[in-house]
Amino acid sequence: MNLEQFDKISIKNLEVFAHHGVFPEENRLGQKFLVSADLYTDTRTAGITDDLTQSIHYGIVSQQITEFLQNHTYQLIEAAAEQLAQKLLLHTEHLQAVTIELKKPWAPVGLPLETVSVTITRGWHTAFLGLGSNLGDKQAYLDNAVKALAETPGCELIKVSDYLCTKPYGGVEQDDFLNACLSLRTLFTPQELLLLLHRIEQDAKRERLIHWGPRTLDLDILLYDDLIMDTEELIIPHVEMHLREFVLKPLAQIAPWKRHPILGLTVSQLLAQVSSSETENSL
Ligand code: PH2
Ligand code: MG
Ligand code: MG
Repeated sequence: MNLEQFDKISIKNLEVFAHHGVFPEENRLGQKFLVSADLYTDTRTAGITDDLTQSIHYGIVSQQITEFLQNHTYQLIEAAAEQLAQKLLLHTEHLQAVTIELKKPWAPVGLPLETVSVTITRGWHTAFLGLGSNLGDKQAYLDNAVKALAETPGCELIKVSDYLCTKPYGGVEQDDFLNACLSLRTLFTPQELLLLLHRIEQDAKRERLIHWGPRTLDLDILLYDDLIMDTEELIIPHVEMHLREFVLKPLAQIAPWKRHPILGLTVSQLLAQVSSSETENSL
């Protein structure tokens, strides 16, 4: 999600009377809110064709903002903005990202301020995941994982590779794997996506017994936009993806052109490297 690549349609200081606030009087009496929204999209086609269906109708979005803020009551303007952004991203065709500024000009602070406000930017991200199973009904475990992801609000499948039978990699003696890759549009942060994958793994009765040992279902985040992150819980890109044929082969089916953000090589190029080194090793 790189905002500079998009065009922007802006709504400025839409007035909405609503009931958000931490104080009971705010919830009871209500107050004025001012909402500004920057809608990030690609207006090129609409610009060429002069056709509204190719763009975002700012009147409809203004209506949705108004109804959403009137029909819900949050304590925090952070929560109101977060849920509003999510609602717009889920329901507005062509909308890739949104910046929302939510202002309270009458905030009951008892001091002469002009407004208090929160500003957030949220949008769709593209993630590539690796899937693996080598225990039980492997195909059913992968099918269920794909289905669970497809059914998660805020996640939309883009492409799923074939399921490939692969030899175990990493030295543990175990059954062959069924591996696949998929691409996903998602509103989840990397950490939230990781939690979701852990939940889906748990539902597949995955038990973490032997490190790198047999598993009913393994779901890994390979890439997330062009993000590079290293934390104790999560490293993106996946540390070994560029070394693993069982990742690169299915990934090359759905995104051969995708460039590894650290190594600077495409998935095709990485696959060619591991394939040729495997041939060397077996000689
Ligand atoms: N996963 C591992 C270790 N080894 N080998 C194959 N072929 N496929 C896997 O998914 C796999 C593996 C640890 O995640
Ligand atoms: Mg793994
Ligand atoms: Mg894993």
